[in-house]
Amino acid sequence: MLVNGVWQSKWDPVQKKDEQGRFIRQTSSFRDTVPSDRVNAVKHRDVESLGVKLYVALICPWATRTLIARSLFGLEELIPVSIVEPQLSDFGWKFGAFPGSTPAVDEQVEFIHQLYTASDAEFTGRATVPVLWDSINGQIINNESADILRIFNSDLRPIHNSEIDLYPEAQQTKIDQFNERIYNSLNNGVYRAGFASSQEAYEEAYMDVFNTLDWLESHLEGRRFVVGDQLTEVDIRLFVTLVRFDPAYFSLFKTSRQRIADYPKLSAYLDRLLQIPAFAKNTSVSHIKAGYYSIAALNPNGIVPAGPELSWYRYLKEFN
Ligand SMILES: N[C@@H](CCC(=O)N[C@@H](CS)C(=O)NCC(=O)O)C(=O)O
Repeated sequence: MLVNGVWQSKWDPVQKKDEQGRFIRQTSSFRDTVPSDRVNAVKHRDVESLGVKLYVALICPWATRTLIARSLFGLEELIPVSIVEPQLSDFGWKFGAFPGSTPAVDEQVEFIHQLYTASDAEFTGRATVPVLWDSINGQIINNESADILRIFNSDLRPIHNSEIDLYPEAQQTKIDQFNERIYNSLNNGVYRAGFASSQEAYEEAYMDVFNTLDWLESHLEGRRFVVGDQLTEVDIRLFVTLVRFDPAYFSLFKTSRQRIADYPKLSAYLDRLLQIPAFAKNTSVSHIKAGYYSIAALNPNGIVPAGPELSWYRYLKEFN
């Protein structure tokens, strides 16, 4: 991590804990949006480029949220993406030769933390992905995936004019409620289980994870999507956890009561989403497995499991 703009060679790749051994995630610090004059300039074809770029890791569920939205809204040409290697190095996220990552020679920076110090020379904190980057001013616009989803959905709407609305006005209260419950107990719940440093904290998180999955399994009875009958940001935020569950969380994070494959409704829902190209093309099982199983605190020898074989891998073939 960075302390007053200086990279610390001795840093804990695992995030903070409270006194009971519970995992605590850092809050995001850059919370701006794409300048509206740039959006208008692109809309009126005064300029070709939005001057914005996205830095991601394919292992990362939060970064993957933003990639899915970028694809759904047809922003792939307008917003270029750079992909780090799946393993955190001693210098944090870096570019390199891992298949499917952006080679370091193609980048102006070698490490993601350099984006943080370019934006704030005194930055203290973890250098996380995703990063929405202003390539004209050389600054981070936003490093919070929940915001970036809304920026793509709403602030860039004049450019994409998509029929898809991930945060429709009539459903916003409901969406916020689902997001909150699913984030605390499932998206972050799996991390709380995996990184718990006491039996009690682990069991508390484990219960939250499976109570939420059980609830979603019954909620999805007769429904195509989680809120209303339309795809919303809730589906994207749930998907990124479901798709990592069986290949990684189930064994590495010890959330092992059952797999998603053992839940009929959740499995059918996962299959349904994976048939939408934006979901399948932004899912890389090789990055997910290589990345999670490289976490030395949880898997000291770095062995990447050969399995599992999952039926939904067939949806990814076209893209990998
Ligand atoms: N609030 C952020 C969280 C991002 C986050 O925690 N990213 C992880 C990867 S999944 C990261 O970059 N970790 C690096 C670190 O903790 O040093 C978001 O949702 O955008």
